[in-house]
Amino acid sequence: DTSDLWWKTAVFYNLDVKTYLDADGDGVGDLRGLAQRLDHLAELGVTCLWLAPFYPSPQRDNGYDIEDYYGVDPRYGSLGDMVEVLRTAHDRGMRVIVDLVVNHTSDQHPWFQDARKSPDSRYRHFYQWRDDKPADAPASMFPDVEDGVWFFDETAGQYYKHSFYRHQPDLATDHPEVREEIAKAIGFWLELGIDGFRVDAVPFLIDGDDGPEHEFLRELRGYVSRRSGHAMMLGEVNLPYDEQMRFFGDSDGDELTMQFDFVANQRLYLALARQDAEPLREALVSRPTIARGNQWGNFVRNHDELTLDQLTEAERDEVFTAFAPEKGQRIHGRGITRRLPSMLEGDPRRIRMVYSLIFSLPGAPVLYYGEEIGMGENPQIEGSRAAVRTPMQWTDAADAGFSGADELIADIVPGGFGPTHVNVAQQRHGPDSMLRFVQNLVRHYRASPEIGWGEFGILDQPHTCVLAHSLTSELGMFVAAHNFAPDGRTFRLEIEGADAEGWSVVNLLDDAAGAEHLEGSGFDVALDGYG
Ligand code: TEU
Repeated sequence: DTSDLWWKTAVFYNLDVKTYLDADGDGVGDLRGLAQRLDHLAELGVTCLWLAPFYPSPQRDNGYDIEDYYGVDPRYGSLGDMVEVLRTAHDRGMRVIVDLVVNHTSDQHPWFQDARKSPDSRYRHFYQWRDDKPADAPASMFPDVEDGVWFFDETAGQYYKHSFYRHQPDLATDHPEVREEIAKAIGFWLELGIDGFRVDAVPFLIDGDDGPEHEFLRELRGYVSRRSGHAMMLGEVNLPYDEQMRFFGDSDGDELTMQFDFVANQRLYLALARQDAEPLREALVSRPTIARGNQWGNFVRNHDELTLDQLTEAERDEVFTAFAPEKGQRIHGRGITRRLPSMLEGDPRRIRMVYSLIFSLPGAPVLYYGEEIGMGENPQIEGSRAAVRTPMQWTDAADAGFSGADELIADIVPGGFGPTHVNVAQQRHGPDSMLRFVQNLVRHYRASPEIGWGEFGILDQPHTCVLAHSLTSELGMFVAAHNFAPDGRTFRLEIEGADAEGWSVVNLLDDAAGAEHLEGSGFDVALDGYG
């Protein structure tokens, strides 16, 4: 029975409660606001929400700095409001996963507050302490604000490890008591009815190659699956394919259920920069085979954009040059920019082509809120991920219909991507809107289980700017072709077995409204520029 493996064909949607909808008018989005917008999400066709961290937090890393694993930040509402969101989402047929951030806590977490006070604290060993700064320490993820990953704590009289900001001390996840606490927190949210976790920063959490480290991930997954037959773990593993594979576990895939495909994401940007499908084709061909119960998560944007660290230095330069270099602030050495290269500001045909592609690649699509209407970043925010964490744009009102308050948790995007030009209300009624387009893609994806389950193959055709591929399962064959060049291309696709009894070929591009049943074993394709 495959119905338990719902993530194989899910449509994920990531949102942050704080910037989605503010129901009580205090300027901060909240759970009651989210509950009111579940119909928007159901109408879009989303099948699983991923909620960014909503836990009590000093908010020095957008909630990825947690001070209580068992609560809801009071600014977003109560635990009761969370249960109501879960109940309503489930009632609409949508699942909900939540962020699991256990590589580190906030330095305000009571464990750390107690731990730093004395070497005898019962929480001292929850964190990683050294008398001297290790000489072989890795570089910081945030070289613009941190000069390393060890910080001397005056109160403790020792250095502690922080893989991210210094206010995020790393937990000692090899310690049984810490593991027990993590299992408890997981159990708590599962008991409340959530359907799984987006696991933050997995390679930092499991930073050894060896068995015992991975045993922990295996235990967590075992526990999640046991507690709730259908729950899953979607891990953030931003590494090359060969290194990321081990986080799926053994040949049965007994560690992470799903992983984001950062390689394909970054290669997609390179392909767009070159107007050539080859970089993405190479990635997809080299993508490792995963177990039947595992899945890849395909995405265009996320809350951290944009990391290009799986590209070479020269390739990164190409991406920066192609997408308005003056706009991308680049943090040297790691290929990280805190600003989205202006892909969205480019040819609107290209944007649609990219989303059509994402909904046709083997795996499950993961949307970031606002992508369904083509929201952009805030051009006034320089060098900060806050540029892509702006309020959801519901109407053309000055506050985007987000709140009604005078002061908002995040600034509304000014200019051409602001609410007067880009908003849900307008697009709901526009037959040719981005919202309708994405809704159609979601419908196609959900009607084509071959995409989540099928065997991937590249289809032969003469243009390197075109990616033509197929996904084949016992249900039939799905065929898609996408053109990375601004001018049109024509070719013929020969598809073996396509005329056999019971096979259907779905051509997403020719006819966005329906499946096409082939007569014969090939068909002529004419793609527009960025078609
Ligand atoms: O990011 C962890 C991570 O591994 C980075 O590669 C991330 O892609 C980088 O920050 C790019 O800007 C996660 C969260 O996604 C991020 O928002 C948090 O800041 C970080 O963990 C610490 O919790």
